[in-house]
Amino acid sequence: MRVLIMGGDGYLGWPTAMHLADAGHDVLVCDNYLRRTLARQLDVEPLVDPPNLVQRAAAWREQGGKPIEVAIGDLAEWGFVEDLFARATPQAIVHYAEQPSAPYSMLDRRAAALTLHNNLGVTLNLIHAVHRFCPGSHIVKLGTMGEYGTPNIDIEEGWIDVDHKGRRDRFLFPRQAGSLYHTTKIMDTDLLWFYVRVWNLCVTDLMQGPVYGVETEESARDADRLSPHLSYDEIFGTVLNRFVVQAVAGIPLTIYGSGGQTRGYLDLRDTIQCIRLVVEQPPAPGELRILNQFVETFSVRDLAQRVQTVARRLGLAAEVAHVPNPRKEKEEHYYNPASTGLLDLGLKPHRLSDDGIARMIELVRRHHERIEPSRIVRNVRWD
Ligand code: USQ
Repeated sequence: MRVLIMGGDGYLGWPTAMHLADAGHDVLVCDNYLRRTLARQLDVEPLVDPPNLVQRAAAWREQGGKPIEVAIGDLAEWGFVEDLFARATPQAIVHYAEQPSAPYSMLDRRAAALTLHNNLGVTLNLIHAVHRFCPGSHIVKLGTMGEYGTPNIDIEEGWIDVDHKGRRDRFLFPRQAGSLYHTTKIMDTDLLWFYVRVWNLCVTDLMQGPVYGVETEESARDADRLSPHLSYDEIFGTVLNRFVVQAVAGIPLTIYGSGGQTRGYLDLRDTIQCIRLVVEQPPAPGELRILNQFVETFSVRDLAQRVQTVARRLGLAAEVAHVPNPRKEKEEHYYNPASTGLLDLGLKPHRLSDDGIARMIELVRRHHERIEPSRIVRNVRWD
């Protein structure tokens, strides 16, 4: 299949590109380096900063990988999108091209506006480009489990049947996000659902939880040049990756508040597996398929304890600190989301293992001189 990956330079975009190319697809990646630019502006560069997309595509080719085509440009600009789609006419489009950080979206008005305009603008351009240049192609959109929030009822996969005053209908599952970033993902879902109804689009919206890890089978062929970036700062780092870096740096693991915040987590290798399965098995035209993309749930306390146990075995102190929560979120709550759709499509999940945590610790140790402690706590407060 001809697959376009929007946001192909990112933590998930580049590993997805290699994985799909390895499965035999013709892959084109596109990015405007927004995350790199924002990280540089805020002085929160990742632990390992990989080469740019053109250099990575060349390194992948040197390793014998099927060529990955690169286009650099801003998908929020219609002129660029028009040219790209007219030329590429993709059969599947994987949409990662969004400002991905909840704390960034809560920094100030400017960051909020950038998040809102970029995320919704790119989604709208994508929808119009598909309608105009490749109707019938499959949009694979990265949403987030955070769209649902933490309701006091079981979370379904996207939809819920409601009985009301003797009548019954199916609706999008109620959503209540905990940051502006997460709210833009809800708005994306609404946009997609509207255009699925009016233009018969074929869409999969993936409600993904926080991802951890850096290694994939493909990146292992040349870890220095093919691995994705590993962020550990408060803005772009996800919690498990942060805890591993904190353990290596000898900084107490920062549990926000009581640490009962529970989310559905997955290994980077499972993200790329899910995307391949979804791309290869599209839904019918006129269908908005929503799948919950995570493997297992943990509280932040559980994660800190898992990292602490393994780190101590490796001779690190790995203290844990309960710090005041900079976010507005429930710290103790019910959490029971469904996640059978991806298993039905063939997902073979990797569970979080002590070995996996140990491998991450060893990798971070090799780069420990690059850890900048001032990046770990930035105190971006929701209030
Ligand atoms: N947390 C801590 N200590 C830290 C960092 C985070 O206790 O040092 C807590 C947060 O308060 C939160 C949980 O850990 O309760 C997860 O935080 P996170 O930073 O790993 O994830 P989040 O901000 O929710 O966002 C990440 C990705 C985002 C994706 C989302 C999936 O950055 O792109 O959409 O995970 S989900 O969380 O399911 O919405």
